Amino acid sequence: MDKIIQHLQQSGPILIASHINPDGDAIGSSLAIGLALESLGKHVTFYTESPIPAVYRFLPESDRMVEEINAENQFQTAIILDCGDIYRVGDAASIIEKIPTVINIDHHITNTKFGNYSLIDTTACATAEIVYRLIKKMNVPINNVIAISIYTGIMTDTGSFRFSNTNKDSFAICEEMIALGADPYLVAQYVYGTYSLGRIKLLNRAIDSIEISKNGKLSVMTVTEEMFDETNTKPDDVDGFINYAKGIEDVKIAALILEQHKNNGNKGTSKTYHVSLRSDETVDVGEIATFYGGGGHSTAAGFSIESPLAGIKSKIFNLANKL
Ligand SMILES: [Mn+2]
Repeated sequence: MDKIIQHLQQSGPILIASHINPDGDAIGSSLAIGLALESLGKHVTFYTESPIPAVYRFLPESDRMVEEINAENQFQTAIILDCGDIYRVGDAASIIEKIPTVINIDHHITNTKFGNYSLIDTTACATAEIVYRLIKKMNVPINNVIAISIYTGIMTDTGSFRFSNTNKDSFAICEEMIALGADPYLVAQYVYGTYSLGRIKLLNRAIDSIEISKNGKLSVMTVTEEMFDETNTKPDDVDGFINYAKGIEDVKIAALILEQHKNNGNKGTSKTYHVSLRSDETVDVGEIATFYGGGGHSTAAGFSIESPLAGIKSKIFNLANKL
């Protein structure tokens, strides 16, 4: 951590980037570290390949995220947050890799330790927790915008303090953030209380799609492109739906299969699926996701796969035999 701070103190323009389909932790930790560095007089650019989901646009300064970067030579340092590997940032990975110094800050157990410096703590409940410690160590005062960003990262990554990564520090840091100006009711209202009607209707279809293995220990939820079309929604509206499949009595593993269209340039589009996995603490879904070329944590992980839906489902249901 000291070497990273020393480096940042003397660095020129800094790029802050996180993963595609950013969640509350990706956005919150990006804003927190970027704004802290700005208060030290640094020139900071925030990058995200996918647009910020509507529920996170309340975050002050989130409108500063740009969806395109060019000429890598304008940055001296890139800070990559909440990404198990550098390709999670999306298409810009090839540009970012060429930035002279890459700093990798993350809490995923499958992190590949890419970059010149890495700050990985798999016991941290969120990347925002690691960023909090870094900001403290840098002696940057936490203003209310940084406080809201850190609070949102921790609140969302712990599923509102319900997931197994929730610990004493999650509460302690959030308590401090509230004292510094984060309003828990306001954050909860924006993150959970602003569902569009389309999203509720999509949730209805997603819940209706749930299938359970014979032994009752594995559940599968499927969300298709057709469901998005019918409800006028987008993939980021699915955020959190998997918890309904996971909350079913006796379920040890829940899977959410998300159908997506992949753009193949002039060859048109093809179907691809993203599979999210959640487990109670007794099964390591990070291992399963890694086997299929993805990654994540032991209780929350995911991978992408291009094969017919029926084949994916049978692969997933086979996992139930070992439960
Ligand atoms: Mn995270």
